Amino acid sequence: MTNYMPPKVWEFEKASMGGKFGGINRPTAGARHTQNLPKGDKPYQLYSLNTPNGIKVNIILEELKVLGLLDYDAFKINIMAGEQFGTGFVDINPNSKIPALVDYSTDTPISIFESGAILLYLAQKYDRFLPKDSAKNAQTLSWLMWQMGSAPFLGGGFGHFYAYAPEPIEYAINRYAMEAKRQLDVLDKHLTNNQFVVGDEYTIADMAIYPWYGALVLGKLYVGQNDYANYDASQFLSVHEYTNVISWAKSIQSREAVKLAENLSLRPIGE
Ligand SMILES: N[C@@H](CCC(=O)N[C@@H](CS)C(=O)NCC(=O)O)C(=O)O
Repeated sequence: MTNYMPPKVWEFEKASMGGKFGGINRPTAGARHTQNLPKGDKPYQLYSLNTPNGIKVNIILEELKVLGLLDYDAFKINIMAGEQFGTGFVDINPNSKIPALVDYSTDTPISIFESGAILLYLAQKYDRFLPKDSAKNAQTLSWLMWQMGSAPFLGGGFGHFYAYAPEPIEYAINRYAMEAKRQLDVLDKHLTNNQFVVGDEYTIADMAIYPWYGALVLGKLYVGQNDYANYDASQFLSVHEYTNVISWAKSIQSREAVKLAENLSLRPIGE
């Protein structure tokens, strides 16, 4: 049992944080310093990182690029250095989180943030990876929103407490490990008779789900070492149980655009 009792009023100044990401966030929003964003000459400017949320957008950009439909410049926002709190980035995403995209192919530039919104925006604009058939369209949107709603429990919940917290907290790890396994089972059961998330069609739902749940069952998420343990989420969560998710993830991983997306090179914004 912990000695901690929540005070009557929580105060940031008195709260101990620690852990890998403890120093980044504050309970306030907005820019913390002046920093303009560089811009290349391509129609789209991506400001991001190769994390699961970032890779979702890399995938659709690379898929559309492979089809010859668009081109883009990619810049790296170093979140550990606080670049998400610079004025230029906050102007395009007031939530200060990667990924963010600016579309300069329109009369007035359009900024978009939230990976799910970016996937939907590009899929609608190019009429690709979003089925027109009403039933399939509804399924694509359902699974896209499922991912957006579920992944914070996998990342901010399970991943955070299992790998990044300054100390292991049994209750938190148990609660989120159970939720992560429940989500994997939802996906595994759904994929029993489906090649992709929406039947036989590769859609933005696959692009959204793969960098989180696909990467997890392929052993690419939360593998490493912190101050108190070596950790490997694929072993801890017995991901070998989710055979349908594994086959699906392998097929998505083998796509040319996905390989490019996972290893996308992003230019520093400081140059
Ligand atoms: N719901 C958002 C989540 C984005 C997000 O959490 N991005 C993380 C990196 S994966 C980030 O920028 N963190 C920086 C911070 O919290 O300050 C999306 O899907 O775009």
